[in-house]
Formats: sequence, C-alpha cells, structure tokens
Amino acid sequence: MKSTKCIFLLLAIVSLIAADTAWAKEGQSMNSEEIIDISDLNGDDRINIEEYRNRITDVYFFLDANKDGKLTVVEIQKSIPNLDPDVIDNADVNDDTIITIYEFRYVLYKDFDAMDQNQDGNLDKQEMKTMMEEK
Ligand SMILES: [Ca+2]
Ligand SMILES: [Ca+2]
Ligand SMILES: [Ca+2]
Repeated sequence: MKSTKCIFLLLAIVSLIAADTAWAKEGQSMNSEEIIDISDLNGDDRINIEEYRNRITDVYFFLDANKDGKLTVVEIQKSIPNLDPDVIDNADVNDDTIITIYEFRYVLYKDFDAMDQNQDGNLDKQEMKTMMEEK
C-alpha cells in the first residue's frame, strides 16, 4: 500500500530546499529530473538510500528554524504553510508536537520504499516521474 500523504511531504520539502539553492526557478516547482540532480551525489542519475539520507538530514536542519535540533509542528507550518496537517500528524509518531530526526527519517524511509517500485535500492527518473504524477 502506498502512503500518498507521506510522499507529498517529501515533495514539499524537497521543492522547498530547492528554492533555497541555485536551482531555484522563480515561481516554478521542480520536475523529477531536477530533484534527482540536486540529490544525486555520485552522478549515476539515481538516488540511493545514502544520498536520500543526506537529503533528508539537510532538509531537517533547514526546517529547524531556531537550530535547537528539534523540529516542531509550528516550524514546519511556517516553512510549508499549505501542507496538509494530516501529513505532519503522520510524521509526529508519538504526538508530542515535535518531529525528531528519527521520526522524520522513519516517515521518509517509508516514502523511499514506496517510491522504489522495482526494489533495487535506487530511485531512478522513471520512479520519480511516477511519484510526481501520482501526488
Ligand atoms: Ca546517485
Ligand atoms: Ca514526536
Ligand atoms: Ca528503484
């Protein structure tokens, strides 16, 4: 079963990070190839779990506005105002209104599994495209 809402969280935050980099195109959301380009560190045009993990960690600390190592629901809402509250709720596994790095990774690893349709441990362009179309 696919967790569409978690996938949307990933998309929202990946696009958000992109908006803060040289990749930003004013007023445009990223396409699947651009998301791979900014996440792919070893240049094989696919995102493996290590690259994904790096990305997640970057995103987490980017969202953590006051840099106290804890991501609160409020901080997420400030950065991504139009995000479905259910998505945040899903990520906050123990309902304490703080998304720890462990909760964040847990949810996003489930995304990785859902997106990696051929289960080869890499997200390729086709898989990213499918995800974007299904969001
Ligand atoms: Ca790669
Ligand atoms: Ca929590
Ligand atoms: Ca794959």
